[in-house]
Amino acid sequence: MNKDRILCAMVSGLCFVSSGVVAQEEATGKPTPPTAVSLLKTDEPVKIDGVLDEACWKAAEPVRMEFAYGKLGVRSEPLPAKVYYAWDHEYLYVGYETFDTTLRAAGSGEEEGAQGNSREACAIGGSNDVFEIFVSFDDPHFFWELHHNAANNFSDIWVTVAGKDWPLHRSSRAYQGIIWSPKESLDYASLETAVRPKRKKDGKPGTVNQDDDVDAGYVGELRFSWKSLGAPKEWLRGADKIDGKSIVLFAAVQDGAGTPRYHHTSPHQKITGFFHTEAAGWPRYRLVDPERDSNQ
Ligand SMILES: [Ca+2]
Ligand SMILES: [Ca+2]
Repeated sequence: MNKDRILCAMVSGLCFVSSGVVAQEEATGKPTPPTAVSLLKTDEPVKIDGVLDEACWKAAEPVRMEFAYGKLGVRSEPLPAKVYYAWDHEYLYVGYETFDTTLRAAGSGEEEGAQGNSREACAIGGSNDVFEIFVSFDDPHFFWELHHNAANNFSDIWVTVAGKDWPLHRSSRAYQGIIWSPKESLDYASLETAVRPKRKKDGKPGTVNQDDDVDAGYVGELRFSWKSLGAPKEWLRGADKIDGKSIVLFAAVQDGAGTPRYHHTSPHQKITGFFHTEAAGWPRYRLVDPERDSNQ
């Protein structure tokens, strides 16, 4: 169990104040209904270079990472970040952009991934900014927690959340029923990640870990194979087996200089502890092939 992770959640809970919060929507407390955003299939290759200029990104409806940690349906302004999704028969693509004015990123010093094909994980906590996405195929007990930052560090952590009635919940390896497995890894031969600082007002690229300027945020672009993520086996038989299915995706952004530190994409959840134990209420998105839909 990563002490930084516990500390980070505790600190973010403690340091929350309401500055920047401009609106509040009361939610019903019922499970999150399906969101209206559909994830569109792309027929064109996506070059993972940290530039979201492919047609799929222009077509994708942005999902706003605006809900303040520890509050229910409270949006923050200015908008902290946006995330975009696309897919094809082989991959899930994730693009995101932040509007952070002070870019901070560091590696954790720990290598993750298979031997000979590993990369340095993200440092969490302190002043570091981190993008996080949780990917679940309808199972709130087992899913991926993925981190990316402006230095292109990447962490993939397999998460088990034991139900309160599971013997595993009482395990000395579990913390609040959660077991993090950072040594489990995605297939790194198919994984691609890229990041770029956005251009500042003066037209020059933003700077990471250099605070004598005003940055404009950073853009990340990520590619994960369905097989590597553990998608249902039938999805691997073709895009027509994915079209119409749904996926649970919970994205969050950490701004090391922000208050609150975390913003996320779940409008109907008041999350005051770990995101992980709230997986049953995370947003669900439908995967749609526009071409097939138009032919039906
Ligand atoms: Ca690109
Ligand atoms: Ca900077």
